[in-house]
Amino acid sequence: MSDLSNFPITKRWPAAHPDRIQLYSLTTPNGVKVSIALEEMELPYEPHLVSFGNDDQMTPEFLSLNPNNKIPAIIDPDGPNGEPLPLFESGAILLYLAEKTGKLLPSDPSARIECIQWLMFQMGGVGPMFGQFGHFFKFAADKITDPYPTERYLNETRRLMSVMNGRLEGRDYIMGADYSIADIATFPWIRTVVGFYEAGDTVGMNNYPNVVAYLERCLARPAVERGLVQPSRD
Ligand SMILES: N[C@@H](CCC(=O)N[C@@H](CS)C(=O)NCC(=O)O)C(=O)O
Repeated sequence: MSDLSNFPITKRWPAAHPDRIQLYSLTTPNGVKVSIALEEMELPYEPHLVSFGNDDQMTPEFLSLNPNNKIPAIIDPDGPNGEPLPLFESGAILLYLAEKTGKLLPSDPSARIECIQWLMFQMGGVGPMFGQFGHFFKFAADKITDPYPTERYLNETRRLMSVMNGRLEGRDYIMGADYSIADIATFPWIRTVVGFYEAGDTVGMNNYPNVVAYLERCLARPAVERGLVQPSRD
């Protein structure tokens, strides 16, 4: 039986199943990356809800795991050398889980680094730019009179959609026929632009038919359907 009692986060979110990967998250586009990956890789996990409404991410217990006060974060009780491993940053977690299981990351060295390249493209580009666009378009629209920030991030969002549309020409997934962690990092953000931000028309998604078809393809996966609702908000 694993003992996670040395991790202060377990005081606020007790581990009922300490042998399972502990997931601290919320169903945001960054959060669902990890629950979807865990479902796809069939790894047993225990989800814990980090509520932004309660500022859970600012509590000392959460900050002990991620001093950057962001979800998702995990503890793997069975980390390298059998020791528990705490980890934050969704891209690092996806890579870690892929290497741990040997799933959803190509083994061929060239394809592997190409997959990591697209993962980094999401982490450094798609996530931050789409997130800033959503902020100004949806959440701060009534706080600003200057159109500059919204236009800047809208243009970046369109540009990035165009890059993805090009990459997806003739490919089912970012790496071709094989679904990978690059997809798990990316499509939740496309879903958020169309769904949560309600910005599909503004962005002009009909200009990016490969991206639209790709999103539908990813959302049709049973593991995606399960991962999108973990941790449950109930
Ligand atoms: N680069 C980080 C970003 C994580 C992130 O921005 N998480 C957001 C939710 S999508 C968050 O926790 N926000 C809470 C806050 O900023 O207080 C990652 O990919 O893990």
